[in-house]
Amino acid sequence: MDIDPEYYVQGVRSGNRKALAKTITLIESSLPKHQDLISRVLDQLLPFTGKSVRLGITGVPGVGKSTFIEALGMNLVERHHRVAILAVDPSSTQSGGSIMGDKTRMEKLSVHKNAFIRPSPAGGTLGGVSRKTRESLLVCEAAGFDVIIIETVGVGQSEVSVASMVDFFLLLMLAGAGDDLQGIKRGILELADAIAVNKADGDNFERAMQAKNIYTEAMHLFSPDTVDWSPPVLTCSSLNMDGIEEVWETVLDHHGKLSATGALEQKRKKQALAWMRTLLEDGLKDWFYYLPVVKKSLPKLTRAVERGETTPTAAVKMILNFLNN
Ligand SMILES: Nc1nc2c(ncn2[C@@H]2O[C@H](COP(=O)(O)OP(=O)(O)O)[C@@H](O)[C@H]2O)c(=O)[nH]1
Ligand SMILES: [Mg+2]
Repeated sequence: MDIDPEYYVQGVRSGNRKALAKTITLIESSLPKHQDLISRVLDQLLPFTGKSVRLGITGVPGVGKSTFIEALGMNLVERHHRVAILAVDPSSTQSGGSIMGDKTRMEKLSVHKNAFIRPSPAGGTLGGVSRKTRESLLVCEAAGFDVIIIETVGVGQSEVSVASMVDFFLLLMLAGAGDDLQGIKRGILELADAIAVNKADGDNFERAMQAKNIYTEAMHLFSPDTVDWSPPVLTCSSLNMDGIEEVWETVLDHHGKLSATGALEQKRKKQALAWMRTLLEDGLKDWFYYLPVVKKSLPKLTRAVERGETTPTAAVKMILNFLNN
C-alpha cells in the first residue's frame, strides 16, 4: 500500500483507474493507519466533488436492477458520460457479494472504458458499508465520473441509507403483484422520486400499464416532500431498452428543477449534516464501549439487572456517572 496521499490524489484526479481502485480499497480498510491516510486524501479530493448526478436504485431481487443499470449505463457511456456504479448491500457478507456478484448482467458495461463498477464491500454493518459507499462516491466524482449509480436491494434498511446519499431515488417495481406492493414497505414508496414498472414487454406489457395506474394512485396518497417535485410512475423494459431514455429524462428534469431553485444544494447539505450526526453518534458509541471503566462495570451491572438486584435506570445512571469521575 502506497503511503503518500499525493499518489492517490493525483492518481484519482488524472483518471488512473488503478489508483481509483486502490483508493477505494483504502476506504474499505479498517486499519487505523489507512483511515488516517484516506481522510487526508478525501480532504484533498473534496473540492473536486459534487458535480455528478447521484442516482440510487432499489427494488426486490429479480426486479431487474442489474439489467436496468446495464441498459441505462450503456445508453449513457455511448453518449460520452462517465458512469460509476456502486452498491450498498450489507447482506453480501453472507452471500459473498450478492448484488453485483452477477456482473454477467452488466457484461458490456463492465468492460467499457467509461464505466467503473465496484461491488459492495464484503463484511461489516450497514453503517460501515454506507460510509464506504459515500466516500467511494466522492472519490468517483473527483475522478470525473458525472453519473454515479448506487444499487441496493429492496429489503431491510439499506434503502433508507442509499436514499440519504443520492439526489434521485428510483424504485423499480413489477406488474402483477396487485395492490400488495410486493412487500415494498410504505416507507420506501415515500422515499422514491420515481417508480419505474420494469419488464413492460411481451405478455407482461398490459399488466405493466395496469400496475402503472395502481402505483400512480398509491403515490397520490403521499404529499410530496418538496414543492418542486411529485414522483411520477413510468414503465420500462430493461431487456428491450424501452423507456430507459424516459427514466433518464425524468432524472435530469428533477436535477434541473431542484438545481434551479437551490433545493438540490439544500438537499445535499442536509444529507451531509445528517451523515455527520450519524458518524458522531456511532463514534461516541464505539468510544464509550471501549472505555476500560465501561468494559469492567457493564458485565457486572448487566448481571445485577438480570438478577433483579437493580433497575435498568439505576444501572445506566451508575455507568454514566463513572464518566464524570
Ligand atoms: N422480460 C424481461 N425480463 C427482464 C427485464 N429486466 C430484467 N429481466 C430478467 O429478470 C431477471 C432478473 O434480472 P436482474 O437484473 O438480475 O435483477 P436484480 O436482481 O434486480 O438485479 C433476469 O433473468 C433478467 O433477464 C425486462 O425488462 N424484461
Ligand atoms: Mg442484481
